[in-house]
Amino acid sequence: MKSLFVVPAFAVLSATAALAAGSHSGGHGHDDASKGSHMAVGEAGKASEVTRTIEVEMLEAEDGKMIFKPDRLALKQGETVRFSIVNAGELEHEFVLDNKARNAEHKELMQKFPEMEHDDPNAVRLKPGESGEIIWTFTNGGGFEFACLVPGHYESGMHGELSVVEQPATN
Ligand SMILES: [Cu+2]
Repeated sequence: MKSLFVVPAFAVLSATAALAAGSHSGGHGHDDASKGSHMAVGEAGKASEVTRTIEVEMLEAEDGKMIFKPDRLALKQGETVRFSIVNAGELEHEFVLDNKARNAEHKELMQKFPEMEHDDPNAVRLKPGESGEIIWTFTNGGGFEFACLVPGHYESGMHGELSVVEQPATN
């Protein structure tokens, strides 16, 4: 009799474990807090402050390109956004939020150390079919970038523009 209930309970448990794993990467935000707060693009945000969710797909297109959908995002300074990211492709991809110069630096590093794992609040790496999220507060206006820094992917088209419109400091 009881065993009938064990299965659903286990299913709930594994779902909880998946959630915990998801928030674990967010937890690393605290380890990286000093680093994060110095990033021009902003800082790790709080789930309670999210005002909108933006869905982003990562995939390989039929013409051999690798793309983000959409590849252009407009945001407002001060906004906290949940990026809900899905790897709809057949290769591993990542979503790294930063400015162009730092992404370029990081990309070079990845070419030297392709196995390099990111454990940063501004990045998520996903296997085919996986999904993940980043909660981010855009503290500064300006032009930024989201990119996949897996060797060769940026060159195949995996980068997108992110423009953050400066808001006057009035309430
Ligand atoms: Cu990629």
